[in-house]
Amino acid sequence: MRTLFTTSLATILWALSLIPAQAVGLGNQVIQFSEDTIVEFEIRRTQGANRSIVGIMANPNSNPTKIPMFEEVKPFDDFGFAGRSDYLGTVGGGTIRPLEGNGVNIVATRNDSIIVEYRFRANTPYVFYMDVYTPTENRYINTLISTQVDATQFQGSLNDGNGILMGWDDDGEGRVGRTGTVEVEGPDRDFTDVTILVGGTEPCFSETSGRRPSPAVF
Ligand SMILES: [Ca+2]
Ligand SMILES: [Ca+2]
Ligand SMILES: [Ca+2]
Repeated sequence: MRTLFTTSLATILWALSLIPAQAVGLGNQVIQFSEDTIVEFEIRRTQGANRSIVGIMANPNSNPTKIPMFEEVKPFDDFGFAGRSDYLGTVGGGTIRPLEGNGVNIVATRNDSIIVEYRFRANTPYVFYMDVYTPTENRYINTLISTQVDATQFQGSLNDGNGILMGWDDDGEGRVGRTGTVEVEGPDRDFTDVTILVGGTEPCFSETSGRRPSPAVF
């Protein structure tokens, strides 16, 4: 098995751009790799009033298993900013933390960014998911799945040097007004409530097999 040690996701993405790969993409469908494949996920900020958890879901149709990667430990950095059009959660502000375990490893933690990696097993179906909680009661509302086009938007490619931006809309937000009242808004489809940069794909293979397999195709 071979893995990439990441000092910079941009470096990895640049290296990937040198691989004469088939088109590698992510989208609103179930994904499945033909080889064990390590993928990296970087989060920098969130922009939603709800509290969210984002992760990978294995076997979504037969035996759904949640593998959380990132959690907002609070809905955003501060409550009730006056005049804000959206609510910001950051790593440095104490909102976002990684959830290690179940195959998720932390690659890097900086004051403005967290990178984790996950090894996708060959021939296993996966989707991504977001659990949504209210900001005030911390009550579970809903689970959204990346096959829902209203929930998740994917932009970019894994082999153009820039990675894929996976953006989530949390389907409506309970904002806390200045007086402490909750102002519920419907879904705005901003796809920025949680955004994660996806990159660093590296199929796992035997170093002694003498050949490198084709890059995985989503
Ligand atoms: Ca938002
Ligand atoms: Ca939030
Ligand atoms: Ca939204």
